[in-house]
Amino acid sequence: MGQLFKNYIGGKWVGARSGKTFSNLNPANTDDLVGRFPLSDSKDINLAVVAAKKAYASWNEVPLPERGDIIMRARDILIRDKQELAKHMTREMGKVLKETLGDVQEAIDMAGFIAGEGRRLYGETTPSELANKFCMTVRAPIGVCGLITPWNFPMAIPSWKVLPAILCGNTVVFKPAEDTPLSSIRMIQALERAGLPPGVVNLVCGYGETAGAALVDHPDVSLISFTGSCEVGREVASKCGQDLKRVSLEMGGKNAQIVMDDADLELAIEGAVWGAFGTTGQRCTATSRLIVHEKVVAKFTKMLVARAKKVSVGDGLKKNIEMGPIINEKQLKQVLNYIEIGKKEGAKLLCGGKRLDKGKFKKGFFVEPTVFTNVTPKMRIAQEEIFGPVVSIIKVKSLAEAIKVHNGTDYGLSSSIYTRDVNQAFQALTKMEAGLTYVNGPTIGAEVHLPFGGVKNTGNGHREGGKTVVDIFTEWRAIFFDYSGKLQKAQIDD
Ligand code: UN1
Repeated sequence: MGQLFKNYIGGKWVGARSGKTFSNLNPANTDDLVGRFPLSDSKDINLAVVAAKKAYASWNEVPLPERGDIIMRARDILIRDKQELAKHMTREMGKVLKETLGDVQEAIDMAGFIAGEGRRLYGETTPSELANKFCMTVRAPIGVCGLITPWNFPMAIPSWKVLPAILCGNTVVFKPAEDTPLSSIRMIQALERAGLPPGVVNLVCGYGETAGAALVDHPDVSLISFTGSCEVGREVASKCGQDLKRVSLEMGGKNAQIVMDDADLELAIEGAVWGAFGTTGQRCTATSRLIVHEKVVAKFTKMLVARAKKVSVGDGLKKNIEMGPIINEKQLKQVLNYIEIGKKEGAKLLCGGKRLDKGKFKKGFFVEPTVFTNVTPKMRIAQEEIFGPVVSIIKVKSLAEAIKVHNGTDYGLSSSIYTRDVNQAFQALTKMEAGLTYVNGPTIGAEVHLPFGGVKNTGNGHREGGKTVVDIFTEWRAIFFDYSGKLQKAQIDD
């Protein structure tokens, strides 16, 4: 039957009110049942919001450094349990153990980084235009935050949201992706063991259409932070717009690596393979376009195909596996569908392109690392987010053309250029429309203490990570302190 897991509401582990559950299967082997989880709906969300609302006032009385200390203790637990947490994560969503260890590490990094904010969260003082008057700004929490996270970074992305939200004094209702509830539960257990008071974080498992939608719709939720597809992000944003809720969105990407004719090709290939096939291409930062100078494109393509053919695919828990399965059947179909679209559009399939479903692959959602060439910038495979191990090579004649192609999509998350020429590198990094730019590095691998997010349709202007994350989870208050003992009127002539 598989282990039965629960929601965490008001400091208690409870099933869904309906008593219903859903199963979560290992995408590398669907005979392996990871567990059963509460199939929650608006009733469970409502209970969680009530608990979060109740906890809000007392949580705000806890001094910020103390809130930081709780997060630090949770960090210690994550460090202690890192190996085991990563193993469960690989079972739950398929990426290889080295990468799930990295995912847990990213949550550990975020905990360390944001706990320190407990002794900062600086405001400003500024002169007043009037005598005997003092002005300052302070950051204030927003209220109950609804956090909706994806499956591709089951602990890292929740850590980017949950930890800063509570550090800043908000309380939380957290709805993790239905494909990865277990890792989220493990992260919340670490906070519980670290002494987080009941109701500060509430976790509700379930599907986006029901539990997620109820969270977005709930009148007592003041802010939604969502990471996922543009399609759902639009819906979330419009609902939040109607209700005048704060909303922070982190959505798709169509990230490109530019390879100039003077690039270190070996290095560029290693970057491309890691960027395109790491996490089975299922990162919003994944490299899905390789924009390559015509002088080196033939050589680069040959080297890339040779390397792509060698990528070892399999169960991410096994030794020497470089690429795990796709998360689920629906996504697998989407990836295979895009491969067909690419072929029909006239792109040339150089390697991969097929589902692996024989022998050791029989019970999983595996697909071959896939490389297309002869791709033109307007093709759908060069425009739409595939979220799988499929990469398209686009040939260009110059840096100017490379940048134009780079910028010619609706997205703008991550970008990269390989060149040894500092002038070209600087030109590119000032002109590429993206939230993240790497010079001589792949499009993946952002660090938590820098702002994370994208321009254009990738987001709505917010940045997770970095100092900037507290801008999402706080609002500024301006304070005017008049100690003159008389009525002083700003802007009014004497
Ligand atoms: C994501 O792809 O959704 O920069 C997040 C990276 C990781 C985070 C990716 N640190 O690739």
